[in-house]
Formats: sequence, structure tokens, C-alpha cells
Amino acid sequence: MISCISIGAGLLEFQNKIEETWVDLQIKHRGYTKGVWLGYSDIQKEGRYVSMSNAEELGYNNWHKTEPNNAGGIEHCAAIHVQYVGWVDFHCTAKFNFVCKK
Ligand SMILES: [Ca+2]
Repeated sequence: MISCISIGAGLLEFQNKIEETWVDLQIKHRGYTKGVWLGYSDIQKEGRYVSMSNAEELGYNNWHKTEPNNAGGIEHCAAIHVQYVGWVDFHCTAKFNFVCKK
């Protein structure tokens, strides 16, 4: 996140499925094996995911069918996890890849 801000960008957010499909392709192309952070968090209010760039609720979303589940009460950051279809919430200190979006 800090790295993205330093270049005048923010973490990855999606407007629609077309954008997500393109990023999914890049993830496969680059051989990422864990996940990619998204710029969404519910750290402010549990269960209410908002954009970290403008604090607004998500328009488009693609949560996995059992997510977000706040497993262990410690999952407050959204990510694409390569082992799931759709997004997951995950503990924010995990070492995932990330994408900056301008
Ligand atoms: Ca989860």
C-alpha cells in the first residue's frame, strides 16, 4: 500500500468483471502462487468492506461464496487468492503480491 502511494497510485480496485478477468490473466501469466491484495478493507467497521481510496462501499464485487468470513476474527483485508474462485478476506499481514492502480 505504501509502495503504491509513493508512485501516486492506490491498491487494485475493480470497476467490473472485465477488469478482473484481465488481472486474473496477468496473475496466471506471472505464475503467482498465493494471492494479490485488493484495495478494500473492513478495518473501520467489521463486515462493511469499503474502498481504501475513497471509503465508499463496493459497487462491483466478486466474493467467494463463503467469503468474507472473518476467520479467527482477524481478517480485514480483501484479496484474490489463487486457490479460490472469487475474493477472500484475509489477515492483512500475509505476504501476497499486490498491484498498484492509477
Ligand atoms: Ca476469509
